[in-house]
Amino acid sequence: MTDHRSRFLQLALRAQALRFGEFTLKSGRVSPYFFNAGLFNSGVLMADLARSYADAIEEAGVGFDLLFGPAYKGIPLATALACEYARRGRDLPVAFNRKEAKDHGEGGTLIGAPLAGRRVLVVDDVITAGTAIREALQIIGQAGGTAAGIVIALDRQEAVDPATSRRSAAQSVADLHAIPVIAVATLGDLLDFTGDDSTLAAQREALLAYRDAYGSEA
Ligand code: OMP
Repeated sequence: MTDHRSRFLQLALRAQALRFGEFTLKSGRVSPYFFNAGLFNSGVLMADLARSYADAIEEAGVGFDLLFGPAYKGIPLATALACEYARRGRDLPVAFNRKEAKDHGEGGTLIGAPLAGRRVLVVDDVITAGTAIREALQIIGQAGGTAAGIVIALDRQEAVDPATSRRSAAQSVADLHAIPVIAVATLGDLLDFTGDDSTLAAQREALLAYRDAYGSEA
């Protein structure tokens, strides 16, 4: 596992953004782990997280010229990532949406730099079934932008319908839109990570059983 992946997983455990237990997901599945990006809730945690995203993007080598953070969790992520890029010497435009359209003041649902004509990198927290990401791609298309890729902290590597196909939601989105989906870490990385730590052996067993039931082939 590359350095930034294990650094990210250690950070997520320290921030308790990554927890083991029993959690019901948006999909209704009961998962033995949950990633809550809202718990990167201090300046230092957010800056460390942004560094992990930037390292993963650099490793993937994707070309883009605007960061887009879908409401709500993507908003601070895209903003912190823009600050990290500024620290690395690149000033990137950043934009995000609001969930409710505003009918006064500046109006509309998009805030920040204009998306039209730009290659947009979507910055979000997690992909499970891909619903949140599909909505973000639609918003970008409607605003005249071109999706250049998606970066997330965690790819849960789950099949949408394991009975018919073991393709992951992230793979389906990547293929459909012909763009890369870059994850700082995946369920596979988390399994490697827990395999290296004997105190996490029970959690690893539960993760393996969950992957057997819902995991993608990747
Ligand atoms: P999809 O829209 O199904 O891809 O699920 C992504 C969303 O699920 C995230 O934006 C979260 O709202 C939520 N989620 C997490 O935040 N962390 C998890 O570990 C799992 C989920 C989830 O419900 O699947």
